[in-house]
Amino acid sequence: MKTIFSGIQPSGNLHIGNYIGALRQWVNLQNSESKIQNSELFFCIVDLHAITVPQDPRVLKGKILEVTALYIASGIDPKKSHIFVQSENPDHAELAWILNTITPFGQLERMTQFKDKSQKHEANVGLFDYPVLMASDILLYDTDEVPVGEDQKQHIELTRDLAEKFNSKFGQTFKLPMPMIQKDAARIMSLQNPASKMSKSDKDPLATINLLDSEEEIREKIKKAVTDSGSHISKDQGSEALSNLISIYSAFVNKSFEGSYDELEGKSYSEFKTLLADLIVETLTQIQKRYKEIAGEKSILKDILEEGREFAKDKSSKKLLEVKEKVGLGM
Ligand code: AQP
Repeated sequence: MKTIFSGIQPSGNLHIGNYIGALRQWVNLQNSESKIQNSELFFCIVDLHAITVPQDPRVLKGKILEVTALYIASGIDPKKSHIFVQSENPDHAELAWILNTITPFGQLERMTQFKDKSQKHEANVGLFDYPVLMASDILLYDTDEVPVGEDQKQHIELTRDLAEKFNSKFGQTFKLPMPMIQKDAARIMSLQNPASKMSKSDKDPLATINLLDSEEEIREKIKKAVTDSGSHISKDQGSEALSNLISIYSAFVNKSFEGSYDELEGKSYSEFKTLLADLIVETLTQIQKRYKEIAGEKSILKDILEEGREFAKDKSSKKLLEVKEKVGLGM
């Protein structure tokens, strides 16, 4: 039995970075893994992670169902994958507390996401502890593989370290998960600043393309995306900004980065941008069509989340009991 676990924070508008780095991979995995017997896929909406930076409570609640609908609209099939909300299963927070007690302070201080986010927001203990909660999400389910964008690699490494440490201290308990990061387009950058990751919290609306953006917005954002002083695509030039756009192209056209570069060589930037915008519009229009069908069906979405929670809780509570026994907790 192979277990796959991943999640997205309902901390804003899902963007094409989330789609390329995570969602699209999950759907491909789901559709290939379901042909292989006995694999279990968990796709969580990690709301406890989301509150490590300030959230408006009413917006957050709405985003949880929006993200659920976007999972389904992107191709996650609740009959093949278990979708649930992190805070609906208290085992995640409880295991995180136990793992905190074996986590070296210095290791958390080295996490680049914490360093970045604590510059943008007032640092709180939850933000510092974010990777331990993520380790607990993953380890509760005996996860084999975690499909994520490249920005999460360091957190999976910490997860493996904590699993090894717990196992050597208390006896074999946790599986060591592997990060699953695609070779190309693993980190999509801002359309306005190729040095920073495309991110939900970016204040510049031109920096991200959101999954629910209109066709007009998508075309406008691609048109205004920064490139460089050149005018035609050439392998000799290759700025970071242009490489980022070609990465996005390669993901949407489902080709390697190199293959896409070869195909696009010689095209003018404006010709390329039109092609890229067409591709993104085509994919997002399909997702948005399915989203419109499901987003209003709140009771169906809640039933899907409840089924997912029950399934997840059944598995996680056994693991948590085993952990508590080993650590010597309880009566
Ligand atoms: N730019 C990206 N390129 C590739 N993959 C990405 N992911 C996120 N951004 C990119 C992947 O999406 C999954 C969920 O990530 P998240 O919920 O942590 O979302 P986020 O957009 O990464 O959040 P931010 O923007 O960093 O934080 P906030 O919400 O504070 O703005 C992960 O698998 C991630 O790798």
